[in-house]
Parts: sequence; C-alpha cells; structure tokens
Amino acid sequence: MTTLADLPLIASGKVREMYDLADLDVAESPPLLMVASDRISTYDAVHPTPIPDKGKVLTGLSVFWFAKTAQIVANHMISATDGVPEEALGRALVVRRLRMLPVECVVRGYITGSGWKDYQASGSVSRIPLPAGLRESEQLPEPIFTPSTKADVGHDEAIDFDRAAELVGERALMERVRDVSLELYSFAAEHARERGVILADTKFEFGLDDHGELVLGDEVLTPDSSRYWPADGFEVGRGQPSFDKQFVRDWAASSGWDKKPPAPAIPEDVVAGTRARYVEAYELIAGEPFDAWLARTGSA
Ligand code: Q0T
Repeated sequence: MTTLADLPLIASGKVREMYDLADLDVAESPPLLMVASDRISTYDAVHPTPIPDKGKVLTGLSVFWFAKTAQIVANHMISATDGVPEEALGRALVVRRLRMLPVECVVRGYITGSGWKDYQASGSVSRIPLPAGLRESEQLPEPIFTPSTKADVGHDEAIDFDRAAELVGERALMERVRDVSLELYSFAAEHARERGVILADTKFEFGLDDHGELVLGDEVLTPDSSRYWPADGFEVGRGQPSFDKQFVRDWAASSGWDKKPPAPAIPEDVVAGTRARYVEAYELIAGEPFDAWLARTGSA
C-alpha cells in the first residue's frame, strides 16, 4: 500500500502535484504520478476552501481528451487505475516520464485575457499581426499559436515563435509542436462547440520520450488549462463569464476582497454551485454522467 505522503514530490503547483513512482517500478524511465487536488484559484490566489470533486472532474476530462486526441499525437498517460494510490483514485494519472520542452504551447481562437491586452497595445499577439478593429472576445480569423515561457515564480512570459524555437533548440521540432497544438485546439474547439461550449483558448505542454518522439504531457483541455465559455449568452465586445469559476469570481467581487492573497474562504452555496458547474462541464464535454468516471476509477 502506497500513500501519497510516502512518494517523493518532484513538482508542486497551486492546485496539483507531481510525484515520482520510481520505487514502484523497475523500468529505465520510471513513471510519475500526476495528482489533481480540489483546490481552486481565482485571480492567481488559491482559496482555502476546496471544491469537492474538482480534481476528479479535471482528471476525467484530461483522460477523455487524451483518448480523443491520441490519433493526433501520442500522450503521456499510462493508467488512471493501476499504480494509483487508493486515496488519489479518480484524481490521479500514472504518466510516462518525459524530457519536457521549456515552452508552454498556448493556442487562442478568441481574443481575450493577455492576448486582448497585447492586441490593444500593439495590434498583434506573439508577433502575429491581427486584423484592425477586433473587439474583446471576438473569434479570430483563424486560431493562433502564442507560446510562453514557464516562469518559476509569477506569470508566464509571452514569447514569439522564434524565441520558442531558440529555447527548444530545434526549429523543425518547434514547427511540429505548433502544428500539433493548432490541430489539437481545432479538434477540441469543434467538439466543445457542438456541446454548447466555446473553447476560447488553451495551453499544452509537450515532452520527448526516450526515443525522441513528441509526446503530449500535462493536463489537457481542462478548465484549469483552458478558457471555456458557455456558448449561450456569448457576446462580443465584453469579457465572458468563465464556465467553471464565475460563481466564485462574482461572489469574490461582491465580497470586498481586493483580489490580493490571501484568498478568502468560499461560502458553501458558492462551493455547491461551483462543484455543479464542474460536473456539468464534465458531462457536457465527455458526454457521460460524472458517476461513470467515478465508477470506472473506483472512486465513488
Ligand atoms: C513532467 C516529466 O506538472 C507540473 O507541475 C505540477 C505541479 C510540471 N511538470 C511536469 C513534469 C511531466 C509531465 N506532465 C512528465 N510527463 N515527465 N516531467 C514535471 N513537472
């Protein structure tokens, strides 16, 4: 019996952890355990109140997308059951260890967030010129690849394609990463749109396996790595409500919190509404009851 507390922690983020499963395996490149917590952040601050099942929803969505996109690119998932400690069932994946590329692969289909800011200042994003006169949240003529660097602390830094290629060290590899990222986004955005959800933008991370093959890593197309908007009520010319976090943001705005850490505790009705939104996101996108995910992973 393995418990998370016994595993070596190799990376820790605001809302998830990566553990080493080396002791459990004799392979040359022993696998990792990627664990999603129920923690939630808004305005870059983690609230002290968890959202029950959030980690399971995000893990279930990653698994859904890993399966759906395996024909586009290989991914790091090994198992959501075998090798997962009991306490993490449903919210953890055993994954292949990769040599991660030092860039975040952002794809934007709509102009929002930092892309909107950059566009307003310069008319372009990541050195990609965009048409004049775009309005906030407007769909772009075609999706764009806008990489960033992984900052150790604070916000990721936007870079252009040439800088990303320099960091990766091989332009042809970066071109493949860009093309795969755009294909993944287009595939997922079309799937989501058929289910009433707009995938505004998303972030992928890739690595290379022992054979030098490109492999999709990280979590994929989850609400934490993507902006999902309800298609219903979408309106160009303003910011859009987040599919998953809008209850928390609305409550936070009315609570008087100055949006600086520490983030406040979340009242139980807001927790319940937010949990329901995550479950709804799972069911809309994966097209099955969330209970099916719990049952498959023995985590009900
Ligand atoms: C990684 C080797 O997940 C991270 O931080 C979470 C707190 C960042 N990170 C990813 C890796 C992966 C993945 N995914 C992989 N397959 N192989 N390293 C390490 N840190």
